[in-house]
Amino acid sequence: MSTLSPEILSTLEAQGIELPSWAFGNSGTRFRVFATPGTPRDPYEKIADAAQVHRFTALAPSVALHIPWDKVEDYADLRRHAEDQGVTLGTINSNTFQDEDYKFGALTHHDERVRRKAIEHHFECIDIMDETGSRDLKIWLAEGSNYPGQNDMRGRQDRLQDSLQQIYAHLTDGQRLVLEYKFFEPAFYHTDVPDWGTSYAQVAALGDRAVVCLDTGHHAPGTNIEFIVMQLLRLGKLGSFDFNSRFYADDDLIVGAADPFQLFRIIFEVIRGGGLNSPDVAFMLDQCHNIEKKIPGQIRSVLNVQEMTARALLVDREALAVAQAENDVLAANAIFMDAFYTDVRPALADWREARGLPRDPMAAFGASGYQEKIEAERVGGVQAGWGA
Ligand code: PSV
Ligand code: MN
Ligand code: MN
Repeated sequence: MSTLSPEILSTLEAQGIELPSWAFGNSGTRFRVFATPGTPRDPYEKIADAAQVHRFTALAPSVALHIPWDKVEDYADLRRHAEDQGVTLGTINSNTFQDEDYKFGALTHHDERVRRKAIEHHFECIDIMDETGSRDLKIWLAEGSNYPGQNDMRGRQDRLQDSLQQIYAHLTDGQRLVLEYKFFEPAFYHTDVPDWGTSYAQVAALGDRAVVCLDTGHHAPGTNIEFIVMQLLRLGKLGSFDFNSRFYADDDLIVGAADPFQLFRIIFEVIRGGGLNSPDVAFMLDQCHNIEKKIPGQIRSVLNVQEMTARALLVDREALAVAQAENDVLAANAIFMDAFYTDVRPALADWREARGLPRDPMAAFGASGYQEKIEAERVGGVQAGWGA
């Protein structure tokens, strides 16, 4: 007996989670980047690997690119390659954190030459979006300062707004600017876009097509992230998620690995706020697989999101509303927890099988021989990496 109603299953069927191209490259910490056999050597191979995740799960129809990591000669050709593999190209991520010129800032820099260079990098990203058919330009800024007194924080905020206005004005119809926040790192004293409030203030001043990206790993420990989800949805400004999980800082581990209950609570608020399967909210992963194999790491991740979505859809919201109206604290909490504790894995396996998908996508990928094939074929050349 399935625990999932036809209505829940049709909601799940519409779910799509965008994969980051960089999850397929090598990554690591400041101590060591370990090479993984079979790692892609170029953006074409990253997309081919991402397509495997979609093939085994039907959950990951698009791939986000990072410029210049995924720079190619011909983006129309890359787009065709993606479509041939059964996926599309999604969000374009800019990069203003790996150039010597940006040591003291990019979009906030007081040197007009540096700031112009950073703005023009975003213009180039928008040109790429025109070719890839991407809707979203995602901006994460590594800008800030390390010591009190080092910078004029107010001046930087004003220059940031001016830079973003120029970039926003460059977008073509239907494209969006998505501003991601992060509370610290690489700057350790102040960060120019540290929190949802700053991101909101900056994008609200731009217009309707500027929205906030919430990366689940970018908050201080103990932050009630689902509250932020609720508030941004309420304000109509939640543009996208970067999903991952963390134990300490910006760990970029597999979503749902560190705290499945937090993921459940976040998705519950997404459902409550009308953000599930809404075209306004993009669901993406932002993860790095430092020691585990990358394709199965991504398969595990999208399955975790699907599982927690199914559980959150099981919350009896009518009963919950009654318990809340009656101030029945324990009944309300019990309704919530009942859904969280429901094991939906057998029902999801049955449903996958009924749709012609593998019951167990992890095992099916393992048995497919794809991993062995890329390990044998992709010798020589330079493996792609986070930042390489
Ligand atoms: C750095 O913290 C980061 O993980 C941000 O979350 C971005 O989304 C990502 O890198 C790619 O630029
Ligand atoms: Mn992110
Ligand atoms: Mn991050």
